[in-house]
Amino acid sequence: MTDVIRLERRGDIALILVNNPPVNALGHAVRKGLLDAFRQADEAPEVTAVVLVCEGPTFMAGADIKEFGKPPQAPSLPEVIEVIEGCRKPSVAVIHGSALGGGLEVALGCHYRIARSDAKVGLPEVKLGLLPGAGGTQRLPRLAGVEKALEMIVSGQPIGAAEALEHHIVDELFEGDLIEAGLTYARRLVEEGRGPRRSGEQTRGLEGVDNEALIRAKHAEVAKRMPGLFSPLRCIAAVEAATRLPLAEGLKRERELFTECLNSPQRGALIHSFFAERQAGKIDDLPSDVKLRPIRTAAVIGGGTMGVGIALSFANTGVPVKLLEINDEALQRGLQRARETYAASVKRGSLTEDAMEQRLALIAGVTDYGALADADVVVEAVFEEMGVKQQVFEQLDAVCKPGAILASNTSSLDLNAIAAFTKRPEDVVGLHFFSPANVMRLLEVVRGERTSDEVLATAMAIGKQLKKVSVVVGVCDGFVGNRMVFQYGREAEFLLEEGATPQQVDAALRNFGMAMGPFAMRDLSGLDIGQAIRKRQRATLPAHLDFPTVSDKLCAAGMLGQKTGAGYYRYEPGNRTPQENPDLAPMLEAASREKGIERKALDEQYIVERCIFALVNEGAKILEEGIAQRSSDIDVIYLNGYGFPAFRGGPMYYADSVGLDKVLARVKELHARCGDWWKPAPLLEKLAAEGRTFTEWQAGQ
Ligand code: 3H9
Repeated sequence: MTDVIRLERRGDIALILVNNPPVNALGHAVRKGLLDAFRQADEAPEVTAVVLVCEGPTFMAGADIKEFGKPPQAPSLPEVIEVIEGCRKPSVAVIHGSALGGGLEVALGCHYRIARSDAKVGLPEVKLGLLPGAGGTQRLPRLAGVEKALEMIVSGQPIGAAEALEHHIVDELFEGDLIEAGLTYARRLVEEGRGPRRSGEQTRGLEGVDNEALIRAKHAEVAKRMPGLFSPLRCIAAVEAATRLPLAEGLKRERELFTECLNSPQRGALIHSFFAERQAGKIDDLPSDVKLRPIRTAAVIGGGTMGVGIALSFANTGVPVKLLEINDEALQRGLQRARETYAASVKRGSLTEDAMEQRLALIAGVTDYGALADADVVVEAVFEEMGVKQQVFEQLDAVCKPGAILASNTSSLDLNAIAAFTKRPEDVVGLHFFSPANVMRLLEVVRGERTSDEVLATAMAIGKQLKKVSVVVGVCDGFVGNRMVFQYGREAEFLLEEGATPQQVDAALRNFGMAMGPFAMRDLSGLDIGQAIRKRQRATLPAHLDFPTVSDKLCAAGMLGQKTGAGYYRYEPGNRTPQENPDLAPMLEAASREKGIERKALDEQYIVERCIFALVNEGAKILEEGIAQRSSDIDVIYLNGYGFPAFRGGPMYYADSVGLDKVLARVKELHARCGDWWKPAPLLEKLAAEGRTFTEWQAGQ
């Protein structure tokens, strides 16, 4: 046996224990240990049944993701599972925590499965650009039916134990001790004379339904909802093989399709995204024993869309929150907005009436700063104007208890200046939520010059509590996300002056994989926001920098986006589908004419490079300035806050995969032609010259 696998005997039952923290991933040692343990149990004449239990907080969470892309080491997981399934003694997998990916596939290789009632099972490989490659696509449909298998494999979403029982994925639920439950079940099997029952030999799930129709419908759904993704179509093809081929041939087909996914660049990008997200939670220079402040109560200042969204985020996770507005009328509007947001969820069926009332009861409206005296954290979400922030923070400083965290939701103002309005700048931190704050996963945690370690670490813990993906950023105009998106949006607008239409630019970037085109996005957030930023930048940035003018023309005509019924597009009342705005064409012509530009057709690759490389060049500057800790943090921000396609790994990973020399060549060309916005980032020049990537730089500096 290896360190990670123990084989023990409990009477005539063989107990196999897996202990490979943190999540019992199926790395080489686990695979080898399982193979040996099952073989030994199979061959021991006195053993009547086998029980498989995992130690620690979870059953196996799948193959060891770190091994993908490295030379394979025998035994492979399919080989191990073949031995498990072939065992001549009945075996029971005892599931707690999560049985995911290869973990569920091992459980499906066992002859029986029992699950603790709070456990989850799933095949999330698709989220990593893969498909279940150790029999999951063949065994799951045989047990659960093609419809359920397709749903689980193509979405990658795990299901709870009760649902797994309903769909014959597990045989029984239990509470309490894992080993005890496993041994009891195994003894019952022996007493009742029930021998091995191999999932691969089951047929119930494949019979009695029109599997072809189910497969056709899934194809249509994937084409509509997951365009550009490589692995979902292969997931369907693998399940289809289960409906047409005997097990051995189906497994072979699954293996071929798995290998195609493994070799696809999307797999590398999606696995990068997985680890990047986990890495983002780690702050390199923070002592590991830093103390966290307890957060039991919160307060939010400002009952606008943002403030209410933040208050809802606290209430959603059970934290009582006070919502402060300047007068009763504004407060009632804010509370009404909170109620309406929950009511919409109830209508959609994602929240019950009871849960809505419980959550609303956690939100208390107040108009007096004195009411915030006991809050552990206060988040300010008032108007983006330094004078207004000053008033708020001076009052907070006067009323909040010592040790309270004073957070600003500013998206672009200087957090150090805000902290200086208080006598406790070490307690001030930025919590930059993205709108709608109760929905969007991203949280930029802004570390001010004087923010204490304790406050920073607690701010990250608050993010975790609110189920956000939190990323630490430094202070600068726009922090990471908005500072970069400004470059992206500006270049998109310059394309309009060169001859493109918003439809062409949006379509090119959507085809690249962005969730939304830049102009549809601007119409959604409101054109006045960008106008205010440009006004500030025109006043502070070097005078020779050129600014695009189409957006200013739209603002001057009162076309501020969806909220006014027109912007880059036109909107019918009550309908958010963008239509062509007939007033725009003359504005585009005028903008080009004023700059002496002859309008011409632009190709899609040019449009994409112009926008995406603007992000990359700025990202490189941000990295070098230390505003982001690592290039993967920038990727996490773009994947979770800006609709960047996960299958491209984020802008910095994408640039690495294109090759920084190629990116730099394009940036230089644009610099020569379009001016100093395109000044190459020194870090990009350095890495391109050295033949290195952003990812390597983050690792080695
Ligand atoms: C597969 O199985 C392919 C097979 O079909 C075919 C093979 C032939 N490997 O998320 P957390 C690490 S593909 C290696 O913060 P939580 C993670 O990086 C796999 N490491 O905890 C982190 O490390 P660190 C299909 C892994 O409690 C630590 O564990 N399976 C793996 O919030 C804690 O993770 C999946 O896609 C892994 N498989 O969530 C499941 N999983 O501390 C992926 C985790 O150094 N995993 N780590 O930062 C998850 O969804 C979550 O980690 C889980 C726990 C729900 C399990």
